[in-house]
Amino acid sequence: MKTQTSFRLSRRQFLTTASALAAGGALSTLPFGLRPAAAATVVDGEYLQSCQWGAFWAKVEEGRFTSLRPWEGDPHPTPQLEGFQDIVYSSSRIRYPMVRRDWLENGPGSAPETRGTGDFVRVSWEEALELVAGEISRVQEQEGPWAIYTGTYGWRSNGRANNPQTMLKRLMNLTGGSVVSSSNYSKAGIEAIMPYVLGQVDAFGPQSTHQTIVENTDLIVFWATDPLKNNQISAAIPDHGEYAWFEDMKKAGKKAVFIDPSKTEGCKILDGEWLQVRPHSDTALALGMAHTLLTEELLDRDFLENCTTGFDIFAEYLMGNEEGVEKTAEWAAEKSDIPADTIRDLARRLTQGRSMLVSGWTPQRQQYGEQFPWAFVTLAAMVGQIGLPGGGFCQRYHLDNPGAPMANGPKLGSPSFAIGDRKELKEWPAEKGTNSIPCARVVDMLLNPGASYDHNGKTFTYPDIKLSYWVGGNPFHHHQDRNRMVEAWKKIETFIVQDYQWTATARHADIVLPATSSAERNDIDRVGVVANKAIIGMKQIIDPVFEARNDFDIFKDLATRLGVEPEFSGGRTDMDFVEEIYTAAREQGASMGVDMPDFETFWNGVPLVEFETPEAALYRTKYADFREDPLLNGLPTPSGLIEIYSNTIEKYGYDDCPPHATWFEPVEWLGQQDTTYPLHVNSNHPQYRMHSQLNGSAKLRDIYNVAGREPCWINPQDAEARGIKSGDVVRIFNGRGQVLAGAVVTEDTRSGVIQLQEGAWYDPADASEAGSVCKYGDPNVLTPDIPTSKLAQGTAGCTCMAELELFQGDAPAVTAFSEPVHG
Ligand SMILES: Nc1nc2c(c(=O)[nH]1)N[C@H]1C(S)=C(S)[C@@H](COP(=O)(O)OP(=O)(O)OC[C@H]3O[C@@H](n4cnc5c(=O)[nH]c(N)nc54)[C@H](O)[C@@H]3O)O[C@H]1N2
Ligand SMILES: Nc1nc2c(c(=O)[nH]1)N[C@H]1C(S)=C(S)[C@@H](COP(=O)(O)OP(=O)(O)OC[C@H]3O[C@@H](n4cnc5c(=O)[nH]c(N)nc54)[C@H](O)[C@@H]3O)O[C@H]1N2
Ligand SMILES: [Mo]
Repeated sequence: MKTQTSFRLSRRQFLTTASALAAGGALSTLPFGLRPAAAATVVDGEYLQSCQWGAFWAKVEEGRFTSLRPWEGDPHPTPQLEGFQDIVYSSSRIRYPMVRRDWLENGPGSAPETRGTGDFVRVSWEEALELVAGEISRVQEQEGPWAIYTGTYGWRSNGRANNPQTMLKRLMNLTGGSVVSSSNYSKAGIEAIMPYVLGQVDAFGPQSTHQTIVENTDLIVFWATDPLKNNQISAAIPDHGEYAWFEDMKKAGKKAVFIDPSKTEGCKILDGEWLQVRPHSDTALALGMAHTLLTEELLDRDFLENCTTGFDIFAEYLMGNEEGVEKTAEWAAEKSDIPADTIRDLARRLTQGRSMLVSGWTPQRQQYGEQFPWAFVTLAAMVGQIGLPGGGFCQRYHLDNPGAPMANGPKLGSPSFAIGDRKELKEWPAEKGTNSIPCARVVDMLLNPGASYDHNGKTFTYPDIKLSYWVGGNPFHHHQDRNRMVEAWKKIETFIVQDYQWTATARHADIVLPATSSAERNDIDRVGVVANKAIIGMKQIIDPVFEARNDFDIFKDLATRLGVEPEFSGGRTDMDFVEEIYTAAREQGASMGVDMPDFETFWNGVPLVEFETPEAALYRTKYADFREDPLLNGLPTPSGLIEIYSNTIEKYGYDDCPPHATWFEPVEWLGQQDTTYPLHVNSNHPQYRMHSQLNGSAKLRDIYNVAGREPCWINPQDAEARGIKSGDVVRIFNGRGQVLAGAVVTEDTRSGVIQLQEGAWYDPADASEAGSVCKYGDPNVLTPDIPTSKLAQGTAGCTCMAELELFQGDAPAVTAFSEPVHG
């Protein structure tokens, strides 16, 4: 077996082969049934590669990626990594361009009820690209750019060079524009509210380092967060440094409290106190703790005086002087199901030593999701340790490991390949609506063209969409209220999807274009978004599987057909982008005194450059400068201080987002009177997947599937009341929909809460029938499609109640993971 240093092809040879393969239309001349020209571009060997589950050595034998082993620089490889190799060849791989039969035979908009039924016709690349380019031209000319939606939200693969969403938007802007989207499904609530409170998103970028916590913190509170589960993946190549952090905290005997309806891995490792909070009551719990600090005079008045504004008005609210309800620990206990004494005790303990409040994002992915982050930061401000080593708060330890020390190396940038400005082929009149919607309002937009909506202090109008193009995202998993969505989608005349997996989104498309996975193309990325431990070249290790093509080549060919190439590519290839990004980093490195090999040397050897992490990087305390001198180092808020009360939000006059953190009773939750649907659905992020990605891996499904379906955790008390035991097929339902799942009876979820993780593939028993049962277990069949509030208009997918029963009879077979039938 060769190792990578005895390299295969020179870069120039490689490029020649690759561009020959990618030459427009060449693949389409192949007879059906044959794989595209299997030029053995890669000799057998082991190659360093990476994905968003980690860096690894890929074994290549006879042109196939046969196995992988984690890169030795990964301190804690994730079991999910195996799934990456598995999905490259899985049965859910999209092999060929496909067109929905009715659309092909009868034109755009025909028989939309057959969407998702799998009735596709295989076409050549030539024909598929003609159809797509034809549709873009038709809708641009007949309707205008306001009729095309390219919001295309989603977690495309990592890699700095290939961003298919940028490519799509660039192509659209060159041809007249389209409607795009803002924010995300992750933290729209935080992103909207924090700029008013802290003058910045906060849950982004480097946070206080792990070391400052290990050395200084007496009590750490993990509030709705599971850093061990959630840091398995990353937007870049994960550095997996937080596992050592937990080990260090364990060794130091750190006191940890976990406020969560589920018992997390972190809680088990640290032998933490588990407060089995009633979901959706976190704002009330924070207010109850704040009330204790206020009434027991445990708050830091100096910090509040020097570093915050508006506390007095908030204090009035806590005391019940605004609306007559005092937010006592007893009041909070009734909402949260945590005893009042425990609430008071926790509040006191926050002030008895150095304390760190750490939150995740589920409480802001709920109705009124802006309120918890605001209450959380307000509570931390009252404790008064913000900016002290090991103290204060952090709203992001669970993604991209932002508590890592930062290595002394240059940062990989993006290629100079921008979305660009819209080419004004047509003026965009105001009555045609907005050119950007909050991403989670996509279904509202489809259902209500011309309607107005409020968002972050302004009013907008929904456009009227006829064509939608999705790449690098999976809305038929990520969006809420699937049945409502399926209905709304019928309004679109043409839905184009470019993916490498037969997701439910691809199944609901009119035109499906098979893309390559990152194993089949060239790219580059860094290890650790914050840690920045290394740069790894992501060299193509196998030929495209079946007829898959690189996103870039697909868009380039479309640009040619639409008459906007070479403007689109500027004559560059994706390898040019890789080289450009590397070279820019190398130049930046040189200015920092960090030597990096030239590009040819880097790319043709083992494509790895590692950076040193200086000792000093171990120590970083967020907001230390601000605390030290809040006047000189003020925050970018109107007052320069932490705004516990926001005059700007007050001016908006929103009934669902008032000017200070406020408790609201959600539309549905365990605290309600109506018990028709008595179980809260915790659709948190999956242990063995990244969203819907890797659900296509049979190897991984073997680990976690129950009765061949998505596992659903249920507490023994709730299981017994319904006659359920582990391994049973259950039906979970509410007024919006129904899904099947496999029961796991466990004490790890509190009573009244079932856990059904997001990302499970939607698999309707009969896609043409409204409300058909999902055979596999997609929780978004059950969730409501409501906004957080007018401020963020974010997703509220974590607000959801349902009922569960034993499924009687023969459970229908899951069919989500195979290729749809096609002619
Ligand atoms: N109920 C509920 N719903 C939720 C959440 C929740 O907690 N509860 N969480 C929400 C959150 S935070 C998020 S971020 C979203 C995630 O939603 P998504 O980001 O849409 O989920 P993914 O499964 O990551 O989808 C990425 C898709 O891109 C495809 N893809 C990957 N790489 C490439 C590529 O290089 N080219 C192309 N063409 N395609 C590619 C993958 O195959 C996959 O289909 O879900 C949201 N939905
Ligand atoms: N393995 C894995 N990791 C991931 C992802 C993935 O898909 N898989 N996705 C990534 C992405 S895009 C994002 S946005 C982040 C998401 O980050 P988060 O939104 O923070 O993550 P979740 O795992 O959904 O939820 C975190 C914890 O909140 C708990 N929880 C649920 N509801 C409540 C509640 O009402 N109150 C309280 N106190 N706790 C509650 C859950 O049980 C869980 O333990 O994760 C990232 N990391
Ligand atoms: Mo997310």
